[in-house]
Amino acid sequence: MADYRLHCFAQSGNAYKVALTLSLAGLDWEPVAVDYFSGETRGADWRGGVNAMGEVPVLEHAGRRLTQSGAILTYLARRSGQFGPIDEDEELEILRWILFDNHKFTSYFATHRFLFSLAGKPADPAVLSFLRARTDAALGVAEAHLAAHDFIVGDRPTIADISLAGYMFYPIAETGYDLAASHPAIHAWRERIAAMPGWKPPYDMMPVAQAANT
Ligand SMILES: N[C@@H](CCC(=O)N[C@@H](CS)C(=O)NCC(=O)O)C(=O)O
Repeated sequence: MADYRLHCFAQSGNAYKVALTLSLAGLDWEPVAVDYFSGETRGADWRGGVNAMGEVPVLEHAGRRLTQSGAILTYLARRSGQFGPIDEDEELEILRWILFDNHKFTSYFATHRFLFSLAGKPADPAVLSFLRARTDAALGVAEAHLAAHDFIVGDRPTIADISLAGYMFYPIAETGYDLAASHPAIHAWRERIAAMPGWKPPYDMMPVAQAANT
């Protein structure tokens, strides 16, 4: 059995954040498939036995079971000595961006994507339009920051980059965003991340996909 076991499914960018950190850090890990689209995370077994929050990702390591990608990435940075802060100012800055990511950047991008292509039924146009506007606003914040910086915090990749990049590598047909055309600074930044040793796109990183309800 691998040192780290990641409960995940391939469509989950939140799980991809963890898989990407594990892979970029060169840690020994394996994916454990979660049948999200059949409702596994919504069942009593999952909530009672694995994660009361009803979510993926879940990481098992050395007798610990961790949830929330931001907490897991912090743990992995500490364990591996990679992609973490070098001082308290950076620690706070990384936390600041991870909170922004969880609340606005990933949250709206992923929810828009789900309704746009994964929910299995046509989305209410008003809801989709609301989510697209919120997503555009969050993308705009990152685009402005990355137009002036190679990475989110400092001059090297940290877990803040990995967190924000969680949904940036899914296909255009799924996300509804052609970022190379619409957000050149985000695109250049994700290319820098994709050039790192150990990087793979989500569907190669987590070979545990099930068919979505489409
Ligand atoms: N803030 C959480 C978000 C996790 C999350 O939303 N996971 C999704 C999959 S990407 C999930 O399991 N959703 C199940 C549900 O909401 O029912 C994190 O970063 O880990």
